[in-house]
Amino acid sequence: MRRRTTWMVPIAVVGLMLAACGGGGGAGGDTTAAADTTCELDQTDGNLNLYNWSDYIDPELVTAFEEQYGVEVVESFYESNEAMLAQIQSGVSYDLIVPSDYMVSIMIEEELLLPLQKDAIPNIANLAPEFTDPPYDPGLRYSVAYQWGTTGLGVNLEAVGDAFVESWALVFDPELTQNFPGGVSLLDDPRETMGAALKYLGYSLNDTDLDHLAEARDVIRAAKPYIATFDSDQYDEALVNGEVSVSHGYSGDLLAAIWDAENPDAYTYVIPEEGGTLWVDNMAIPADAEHPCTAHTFVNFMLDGENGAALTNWTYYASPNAAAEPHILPEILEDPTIYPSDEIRQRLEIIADTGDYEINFTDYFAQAKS
Ligand code: N2P
Repeated sequence: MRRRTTWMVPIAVVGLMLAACGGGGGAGGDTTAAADTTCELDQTDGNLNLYNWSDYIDPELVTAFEEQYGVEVVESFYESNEAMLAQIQSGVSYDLIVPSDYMVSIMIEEELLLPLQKDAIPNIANLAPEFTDPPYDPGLRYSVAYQWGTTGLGVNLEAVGDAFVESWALVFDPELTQNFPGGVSLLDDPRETMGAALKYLGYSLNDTDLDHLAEARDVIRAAKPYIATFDSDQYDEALVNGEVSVSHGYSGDLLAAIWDAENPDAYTYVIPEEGGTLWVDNMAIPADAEHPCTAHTFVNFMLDGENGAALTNWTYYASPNAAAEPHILPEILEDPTIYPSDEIRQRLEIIADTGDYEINFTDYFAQAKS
């Protein structure tokens, strides 16, 4: 299946603005059996129950970990931070999860994460400096960056034709979308999709004015006749299969589908001029993990330079691992849609934990969809 690497684009600018992100530290995670366990370097204490976004790890890396450590990796998948949080809150036990920035902050507050034992993760030294003290988890007490990327639009250029503008209008303006064969696909994700509508209206995606959120909800409602689906899993295939004309989604998944398509030139990935999301996904261990030592060993394995590069060479998402860089394919490192140029970065925001306001994103998104 994945991944082809043939599309050469110039200019690499590596580095990351995390400064504007909210959230903060908090006590927590010290009350379980896992918290009393000391893990040594390379120790395992059972199979790894990995709960991850779909299409987010090279199967060969999973096999390599299993063979190196004599354990099995049991994979389960989720399609949004909120869906993952609900599972963890309902008491389902996993050993390793991959929450985004703001969700790390929320889970720290809710005491759902285990403090990391850094002695078991010496490869943490491989992280690029921008990822060593993020605002959502100062000092990396609970999390380590896995991959980062952007959220934007995959566009079928033939279908959209003269209507192609680098704007969220490509999914939200019915005057445009009514002409798009198959309509458009939007992420089934409260922060991403309400955030996109807020950006379309000129607001921050972290705006906490309820009137603005109601406007964003109404933008989605008005666009609904031409929204084929709210989906966070098949949107990339839907674009290149011709089921929809425009897909809202994550950079790596859309680029992988486009590069693998029969006619890659017929599609493009854009971050709309109104701006979009820059996100950092992180490895973290739930407070009630049954196999915390295997989880630490997996984190250390993924932070190895060559393994980090293998991950990015398969996902087409950017790596937070400085030691990986020499092993990452040049066409990935040099692609400004994977490692955004400074010009693109100006338009990006990181989703912040809005605390008690967070529920409004979920509620208004449900209203928009109903
Ligand atoms: C991978 C999804 C990337 C996660 N399929 C976006 N935070």
